[in-house]
Amino acid sequence: PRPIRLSQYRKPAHRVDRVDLTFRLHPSRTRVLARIAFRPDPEGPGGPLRLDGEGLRLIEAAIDGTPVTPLIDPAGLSVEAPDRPFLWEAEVEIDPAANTALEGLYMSNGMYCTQCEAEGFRKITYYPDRPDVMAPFDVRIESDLPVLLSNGNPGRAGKGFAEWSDPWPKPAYLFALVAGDLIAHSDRFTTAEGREVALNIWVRPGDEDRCAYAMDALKRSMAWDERVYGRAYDLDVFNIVAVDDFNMGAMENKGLNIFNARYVLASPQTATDADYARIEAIIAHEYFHNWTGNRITCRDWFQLCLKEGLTVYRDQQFSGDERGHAVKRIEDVQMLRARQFREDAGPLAHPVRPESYVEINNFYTATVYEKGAEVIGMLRRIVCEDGWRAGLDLYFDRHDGQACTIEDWLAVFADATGRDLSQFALWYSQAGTPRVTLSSRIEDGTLVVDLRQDVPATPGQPEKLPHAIPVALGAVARDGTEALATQHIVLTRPHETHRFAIGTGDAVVSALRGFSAPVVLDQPLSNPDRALLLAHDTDPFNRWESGRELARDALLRMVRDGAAPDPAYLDALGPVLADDTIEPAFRAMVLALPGDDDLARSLAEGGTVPDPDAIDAARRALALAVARRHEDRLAHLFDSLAEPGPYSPEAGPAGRRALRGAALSRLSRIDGGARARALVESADNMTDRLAALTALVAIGQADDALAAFYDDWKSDRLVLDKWFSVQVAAAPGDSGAQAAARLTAHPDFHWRTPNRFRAVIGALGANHASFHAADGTGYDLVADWLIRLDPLNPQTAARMSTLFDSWRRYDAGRQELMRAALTRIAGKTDLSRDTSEMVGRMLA
Ligand code: HT7
Ligand code: ZN
Repeated sequence: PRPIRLSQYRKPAHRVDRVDLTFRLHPSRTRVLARIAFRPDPEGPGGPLRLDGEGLRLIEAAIDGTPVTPLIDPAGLSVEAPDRPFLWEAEVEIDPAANTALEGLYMSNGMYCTQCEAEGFRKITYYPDRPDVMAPFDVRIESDLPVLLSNGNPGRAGKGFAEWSDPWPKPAYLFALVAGDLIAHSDRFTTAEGREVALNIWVRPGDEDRCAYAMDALKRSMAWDERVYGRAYDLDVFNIVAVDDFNMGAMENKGLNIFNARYVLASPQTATDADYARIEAIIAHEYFHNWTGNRITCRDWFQLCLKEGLTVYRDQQFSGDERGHAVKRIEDVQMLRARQFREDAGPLAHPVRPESYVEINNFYTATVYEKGAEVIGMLRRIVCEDGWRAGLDLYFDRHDGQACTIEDWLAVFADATGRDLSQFALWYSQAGTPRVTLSSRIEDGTLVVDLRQDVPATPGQPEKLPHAIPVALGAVARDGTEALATQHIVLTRPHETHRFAIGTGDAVVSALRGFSAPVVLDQPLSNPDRALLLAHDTDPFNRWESGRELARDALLRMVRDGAAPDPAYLDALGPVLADDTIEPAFRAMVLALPGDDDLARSLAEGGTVPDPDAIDAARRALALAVARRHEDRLAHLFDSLAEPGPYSPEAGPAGRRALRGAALSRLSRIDGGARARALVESADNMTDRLAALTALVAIGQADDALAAFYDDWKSDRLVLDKWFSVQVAAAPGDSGAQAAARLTAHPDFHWRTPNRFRAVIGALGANHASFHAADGTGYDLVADWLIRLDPLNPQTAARMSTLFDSWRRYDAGRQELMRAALTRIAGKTDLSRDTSEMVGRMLA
């Protein structure tokens, strides 16, 4: 298939004034009756009526009551239409039960459910399925199922039917319908404007006692968006539905958010602290889309970051406000580096606003989402607080009800502040992670900082222009006091020198405070300098970063030169572990070591071919050395941090559990798993139980605990996913590959359910040493399963194929094995457009 290009955008020929849909639900023969009021767009290209449609059986169609016979092709239909407003009527038949791709209308455990973003509505009826066509929708659902839901406000309902009306014009990708035997967890919210909103979380019977946290998160999100952005909710009902079969996390359909059940359901016994935090973030994210995405949407899919980058930014701010900004920022940067920096460094690199795609589902990436959010954060730093507020107010005023572009977004900030943002706009069009090289010296009480930026070549973009990079920097004196409070500069040229008066003789520059830009910072700091920053930096992000750099340096020397664990790193950890004034969650993060994939990328960038076994061995040896060196302190933490009262998912207790769990994972390496074995049995919550189980799997001592866990949870699909996942993700050395092979033969491996597939195959990809097992068993297993999944669920198969994106980093043997696996996938007959685009880009 030919790529679709941003440069080829044309306005639609026809606009839609109103949509009226009737669904007669049937598992294999659902009828969809559409009555759509069209109007030619005088600025459009003209021509016949062109509607998208895939896999539809057209029963009949009429224009203004006169039957028509359109020209049907695999992508839709064309028909001559009058050059004035007209009514299109069509009846189609679709087969939800046969829809395994989980796009369009499909079935999950007897429930009807839709997923229309990005281009799923065309599998429901013929329609101009593009985000710049917006219309109000009326929907009637006919079915004997007890709960019938769609977007907007409820209308008439009776035996076997329900009607819904959504007054807010929306693109078809925000359409949703749910029908099933569901039960609601209900509540209410009164908006700042005085609107009474009924809130419902709809779940399978039996799950209703696991909705309280999601509901609480929803109400906090609604209040936050009013308080921080002045955005109130705009319908009388807000419905959320939990679904077991779902390709991604959740979907922001207007007034009817649909969620992967794992991001809604939580109880202390079944969900970990990380699950709770994720639920809170995703509930907020989807809710915030009501303004950034739904009321103001994207003109075309190239503008995806307009809604996703901004909404991720907003959910990150919300979580930071709720749980503490320092730890949240570290978590977000860890994720950015693990996923987006990796993407940017490989064959799948693309700009935050891509310029072409074959399958848009392949561009819901870390670059669009996470780097897109970083770009928003930089914009805020550059235009400062007043400019940010003024620009956003103008955005909501000027563009409410419109389908917009990145140019529209930047124009509001340029207009509100009078700034020229043309250089800043390069963040949207240039791929690749810039490298900022910093050197500094002190001359007569002046700190002189030299900065240089390089943007690496990426596929299709050999040459780059310099970016506008906000750099926050300060300095710490040798005695640990702050020598220079945070200064904000914006780097715009390839080389710049900045001077700052400081009172002291010698100081260490603390650069890129708060991770002020998504760049790689190259700053030659000695390990004593890093230890100084770890101990004294006033910027929590750089404090953590210094500890991480110490650990990384120690690990890289262990891998490259066979060095012993660095005593300087072990010494530097001591004061942090001992300082009870430092937040436990932060101390847990300091204790964590860089991931294997991160180390592999560092080695490759430094010209060393990464050896997955050596990396794994080094990480284990360093963890063991930490345990030996700090046994007393870790044991004290483990004993003293046990939570006395009942479980609470709040940040304080969650942080204490995180530090206790980190201590446990180290101690298990020297106590033979005794503490973990005791905890796995005594724990009253899933966080502690899973931390203990993970520690046991990591030392190969988990057989009994795994058997007991399975017995306890075999009938709980979400907890069983954890049981599958931990055995693969935490397996020592390369044993995760055999664990995954064994588990794929387990009777509970329901591989058609994306969550279960990800629990095993995704977990194998996350276990670096196991995925890269030297004999290729990890690669082969993943390739076999992707080939099997692709015909049923191309979106999930394509997404997971990215596990192979780093293949060029490794030794010749592994390269050959990975390339062979990719080639085998590529050679599969009838490979989906999704997977074939991804594999093609990786092999190019
Ligand atoms: N806007 C949504 C992105 C999405 C999606 C969600 C579920 C299934 C398939 C999907 N395709 C695209 C989710 C979000 O970013 O909020
Ligand atoms: Zn989103």
